[in-house]
This record gives sequence, structure tokens and C-alpha cells, in this order.
Amino acid sequence: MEGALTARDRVGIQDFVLLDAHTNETAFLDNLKKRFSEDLIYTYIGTLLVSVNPYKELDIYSKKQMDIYMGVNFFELPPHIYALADNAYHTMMSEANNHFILISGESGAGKTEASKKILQYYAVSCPSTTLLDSVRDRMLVSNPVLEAFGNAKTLKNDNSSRFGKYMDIQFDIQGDAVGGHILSYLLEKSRVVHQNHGERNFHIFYQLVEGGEEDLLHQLGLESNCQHYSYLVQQDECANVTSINEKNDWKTVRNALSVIDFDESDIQHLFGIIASVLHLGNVQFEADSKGYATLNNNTELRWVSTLLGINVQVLQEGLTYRKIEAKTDEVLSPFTVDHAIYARDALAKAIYGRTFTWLVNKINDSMENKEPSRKTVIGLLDIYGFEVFYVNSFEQFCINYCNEKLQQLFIQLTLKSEQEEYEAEGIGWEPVQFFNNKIICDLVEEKHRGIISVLDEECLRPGEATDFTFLERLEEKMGSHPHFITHKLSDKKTRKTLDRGDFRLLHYAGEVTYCVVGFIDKNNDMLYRNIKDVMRQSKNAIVRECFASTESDSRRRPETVASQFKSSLLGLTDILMSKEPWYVRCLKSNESKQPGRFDNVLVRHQVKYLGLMEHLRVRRAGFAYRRRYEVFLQRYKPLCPATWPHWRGVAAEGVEVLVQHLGYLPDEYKMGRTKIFIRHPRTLFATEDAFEVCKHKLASRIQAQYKGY
Ligand code: AOV
Ligand code: MG
Repeated sequence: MEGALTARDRVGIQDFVLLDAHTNETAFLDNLKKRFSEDLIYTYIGTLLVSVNPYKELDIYSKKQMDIYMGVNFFELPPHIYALADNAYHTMMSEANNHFILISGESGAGKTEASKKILQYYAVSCPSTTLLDSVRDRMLVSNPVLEAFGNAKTLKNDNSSRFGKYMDIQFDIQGDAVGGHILSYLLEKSRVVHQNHGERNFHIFYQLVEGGEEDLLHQLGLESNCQHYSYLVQQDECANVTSINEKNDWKTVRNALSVIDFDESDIQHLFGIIASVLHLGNVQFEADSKGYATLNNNTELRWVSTLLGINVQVLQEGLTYRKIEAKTDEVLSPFTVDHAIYARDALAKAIYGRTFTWLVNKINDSMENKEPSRKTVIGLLDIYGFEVFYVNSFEQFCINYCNEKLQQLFIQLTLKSEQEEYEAEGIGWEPVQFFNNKIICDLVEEKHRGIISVLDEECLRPGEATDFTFLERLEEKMGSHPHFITHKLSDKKTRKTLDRGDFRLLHYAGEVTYCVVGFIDKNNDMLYRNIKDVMRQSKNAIVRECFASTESDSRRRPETVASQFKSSLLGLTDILMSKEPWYVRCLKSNESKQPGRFDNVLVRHQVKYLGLMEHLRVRRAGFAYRRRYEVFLQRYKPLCPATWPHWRGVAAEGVEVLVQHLGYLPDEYKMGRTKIFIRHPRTLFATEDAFEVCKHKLASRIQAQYKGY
């Protein structure tokens, strides 16, 4: 048609691998933008899915859409998160192995939304027996509950995840979703007692205060006004969010809790805890004549005491004194006002953080599948994305370190191992250069030398070490590292001394300046022993459970927060490395959360640091599929008379005969040392389709041979 735009001109190309061979970044961005302007937010790079946040509701997530994508080959329909979910599912079923979907991208890019869509797809679309519906319901409602307790408004995202989440969805041999298990990572507890300007505390506080029923609030001693609670007010203001409806969210969470096996007493105890944290925040101290802290407002303290079921005197003592063990007995040492405020906040954080862990365990119990039968899993990873604020602290340091680790995993699994495999298999190959962020991971985590080690060492010198001595040590040790910048060093050049309490890291995703204030405290995460003992007397069953541990009896120094986080990330890497990967790379379209706005500079930056061009290059020059000769031959041998029923010879030669018979073009595949490499997925899909047809024709006796494939 003359003058008319072709579909390709209008909507761009749905798989970057099909773009012209010499695609540069500009062409890549043009394609993304073209598609974005048509509300086509998904594009493939081979089997990797790129998603651009549209910041508006799109009509592409209905049950009807799910049905369309169910069981259809990946490249036959427009790119969609459902297609990726479906492909992972079918591969898991046919290969009977475990998979995971790594969802990455910076804060606000759409990771949590993507992970919810995938979970919904599995819960709604997979075959179902009524018996299992309750497990699926629980998996689905675990989301609003964990988001209420673990998400908050930040300057980057109105619903920002403040914890990392890895969820295994378990499938039985029929492909039913039969159970789930969640691992949570480092909750940003400091938010309970402090938020930066324009940010909020965790959603649940507002939901309860603004959405809670009148008699419930009365019972908890709460006023229906956020302004009343100092933990919700920063600089005289209670940050506002128009995109959130507390009343509706409250109802959703309330309902969800009853779906997940929470009985009335659990629910009462849980809200008692949330309310007690708010009351605790309002507890004020005054200095007595000697300068020691006393309590001047007993109403709030009484509420804490009532809600947690702890004697008010005992609680008061716990908040104003510290027990020090002398040689033979214990001495009570009174707090100054500042110290008491510190201890109060530490308690609020501990109560909230431990309750969150309790909640995750409770949800896990309710999703657990106790059948001993064989199961395979698809793991969904949704963590806090890379973030840079005006002021960045210990929390951003941990979050950004976590993102470095995931980027490293991505590099290892795609760019590095892919190229190493071609080399090992003797496939002719022009290496693709890429930036390997291992150097930054090492800078942070290396034993005895990394930033975490330096921080831990400083934490071992109580009384002597401060955030600033930590910074000095860092400067001594890291000063010359190419990804570490201290202001001292640059100042040395100008011979000026500037006393700035920060250091800068050149992360894979950009530069971040970290303010060291609070690093030592937050890494130690100390809670005095006597206040723990007090909590153990609580009549609130959840609190008692949360504090019931042997930790206070042990003399061993507890692991620091950063070290714990580091080991949990190592554990996560191991979990992921044992599974087959799928990737969703989320891109943020603009900083102001506006629907339909595509900020070229912002998107280009993300395309760059996420290594998408390099990934494309490897993909384009490379091969989407590879199978060991034996496996390939065993599966597809019925498709060729010369290989069926047996090939008596070397597997590689059998495969060559087989693919010749199937009409594979020379450019479509390569024969490696142990594997056949197939360039485009559609080649394998066509073979797979032919196999399906053939399977039906085979006698059932022979079919049995293919069970489990
Ligand atoms: P994140 O998980 O990547 O950030 P979210 O998934 O919470 O980001 O997305 C942020 C917001 O973008 C959502 O609340 C939606 O308003 C919008 N959004 C994202 N994806 C879509 C979509 N597919 N369709 C419509 N709107 C979308 V963070 O947790 O902060 O790293 O820590
Ligand atoms: Mg999120």
C-alpha cells in the first residue's frame, strides 16, 4: 500500500535479534521508543524480555490474554511477560528441572509488578484441581500482605520494595502449582523510626490508622490521624501519596490475612504490635536533675504495656536503664535522654523487623505443600532495585551491593559462560567485550579487604570506632581503587582539607555518594540484653515467639548486618546457579512517573549499564539453543528413518544425519564438541512441533519411553 506505514515501521521489531545486523544503541532505543508509543512495553532479545514501565494501566493482563499465551510457542505471539512465564513453565515440564526468573532494573522500573503478573499467570492458568485452589489463593494474597509490611513510598517509587524477595513456586508432576516458599532478604528496618523528607513509613501503619475500623482503633488506643504519630511525621509533615487508597488496601490486607490461616488471636496480636510501635514512637523522655532520662508521658507507655502484655514498670526500666554485668553481679546503668531515645528506636525496629520475619514464616507455613511427591520449581526473584538519593546511607549501600551481585550473576550466566562455552566447544567466535562488575563486588565483599570487612573490623572496637574512623580506614585501604573515590584524596591534590563524611562508589549503574553517618550503628544493630529479656515476658504470643531465642545466652558476638546480608546473598547465588535462568530486564521510562513519557537519556543510560547491547551482540552472533548430542538424538530420533529406532554409531553423527533429514540450513546450526548449537529458537520449535505430531502416531508402548521429556 502506497504511503502507508508497514506494521514494522509503526510498531517496531519485537525481537532485537531481528534488527539489522549492525544495530547501534540509537537504533535500539528507537525501536524501544516506537513500541512504547504504541503501548507495546515488551520486546525480546532472544528469550530475554525487556519491559519498559508505562506508568499506566494497560489492558493486556486479562484472563483472556493469559489463555492466548497458554502453551503457545514463544515467538508466535507478541512479546509478553506471560509468554516468558509460559515458556519457563513448559520447559520445566518437558525437561523436569528447576528454573528461575531474574527480574532486575532500578527502583521504580516495574520489577514487583512483573513478578506479580508472573505469579498470577501461574496461579490462574496452570491446570487446577479444586483441592489446590486454597494454596494458590494463599500464594496470591501473600503479595498484598508482604507489600503492606515491607513496601513503602520512597522518592523513586510510591510502592517501593524495602526487602528482597525470592519465591519458589512448586509444581507437581502434572504441572499443578501446589505450593510456595518465600525467602526474604534484609528489610530496611530503619524506616520504622525515620524516613527522609517526602518518603513514608511502611504502608501498614497508614492502612491501620486511616483504614482501620473504629472499634479496632479504639481497642488499640489509636487515633485515626497519621499526624498524631511521630514515627509517621517527619519535619512536621506526613507525606502524602495520591496513588494509594489506604481504606481499600486495609480491606485487602484484612481479607488476605484470613485467607492465610491467621486466626483472630494472631490478627489481634499482629495489629497490637503495629499499634505498639506507633505508641512507642510517641514515648518522650525528659532529663532529671542528674541528666538521666525519665518518662514524662505515661499514657503512651501504658498503651505499649497493654498491647504487648508487659508490666509497665518493667518496660519503663527497660527503656531507661541498661544492665551491665560486673564481675559478680549486675548493675543498672541509667540512660541519658539521647541514649534512651536510641534504645527506644532500636526496640521499635527490632519488634517490627522480627515481626516481619515471623510473618514470612507464617505465610510459608500456609503455602507449604506437605506431599512428599517429586516437585519442580520456578523461582521468582524480586528485590529492591538500584537507587541513588540525595543522601545515601547504609541501606542504599546494602541495596546497591545486592544489585551489583545480581548484575554479576547475569554477566556470569550470559555474557561470560556463554562465550566460554563457545570456546570450549570449539565454535568459531568473535569475542564480545563487556564491562565485568566483579571488581566492584570484590571491592565491597572481599574477605579481609573489602568495605564490609573494614566496617566489621571497626564495629569490633566499641567505644573507639566512629563512623569517621571507619571512613579513615576505608580511605587508607581503598584509596587507590578505581571504583572508590574519597574526597580526601581529591582534596590532597588541591591541598585543601575538607571534612566530608562520605565516600563515593562507581557502581555498574552509576556513581553513588554514601554518607557514613550511622554505618557503625546500623551494622551492629544492637539491642540491649535486658530489653530483650523484657520482650520475652510479653503476653503477646508473636512478640514472645520473635524474642524467644537463645541468642542472649550466647556470649558469641552476633554477625553484623552487612556480613549476614553478604552470606544470605551468597546463599541466594547458590540457589539460583543450580537452576535454569530466565531474565526480565525492567527499564524506567521517566523519573516523574508520568504515563507514556519516554525519556531518551534515562532509558539509554539503563540500556547501557544493564549490558543489553552486549547481550544482544552475544545473542545475535550466538545460538539460542544447545543440546548435548545424546539428549538431542534421544528425543528427536523418531523423526528420521535412519535414526529410528536406534542409531548405532557416534551420537554427533546421528544428529548430523537427523538435522540434514529435517532440512536444517547450514547457517542455522553448528556442531560443537559435545553439543549441537541452534541459532534461532524457531528452528527448534519446528522440530519440537514435528516431534509432538510424531509422538501421537507412535504406539503407546513407545510413548512410555518419552515420559519425563
Ligand atoms: P520496582 O519494584 O521495580 O521498584 P514497581 O514494580 O513497584 O517497581 O513499579 C513502580 C510503579 O510503576 C508501579 O506501582 C506502577 O504504578 C507502575 N508500573 C510498573 N510496571 C507496570 C506495568 N506493567 N503496567 C502498568 N504500570 C506499571 V523498587 O521495589 O522501588 O526497586 O525498590
Ligand atoms: Mg519492587
